Amino acid sequence: MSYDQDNIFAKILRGELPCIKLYEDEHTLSFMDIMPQADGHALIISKEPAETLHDLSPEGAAACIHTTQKIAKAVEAALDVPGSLVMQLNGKGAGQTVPHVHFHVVPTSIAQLRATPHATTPEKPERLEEFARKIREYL
Ligand code: DGP
Repeated sequence: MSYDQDNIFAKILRGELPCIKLYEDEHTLSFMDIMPQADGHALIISKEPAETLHDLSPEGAAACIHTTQKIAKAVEAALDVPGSLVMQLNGKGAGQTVPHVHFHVVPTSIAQLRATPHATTPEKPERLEEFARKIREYL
């Protein structure tokens, strides 16, 4: 399927929509999920115009994993949790709602994640900022 240049994350990458940024490098961008499934829910996106993991170059995939490691460590430390979930959905069939490849870092358990609806409830920006500030301290 062809890449939709007007998806929300493409607009964030072009600076046309805001995000609460955590980290950025040449290949990736990380920011807070506005509909978190737990406090501290973060996203890592590739800068490549790719819809799913399968569409990424090997270098782009490696860069995403590298940034995901960095963010997951910081999220766990900032939220003071013993572990986190890394989640990545490929295609509508899997429940992917934004057609630009991304990884979720969710500081929660699988049982709690199952009990919390995906991409449903927006969080207040000031609360997202509060968690972002804490996470940035560990980056
Ligand atoms: P997925 O369903 O795997 O494609 O996850 C998309 C996630 O992106 C979901 O958890 C909600 C979040 N999200 C949707 N729109 C926006 C947005 O405009 N900004 C941010 N920061 N997150 C968004």
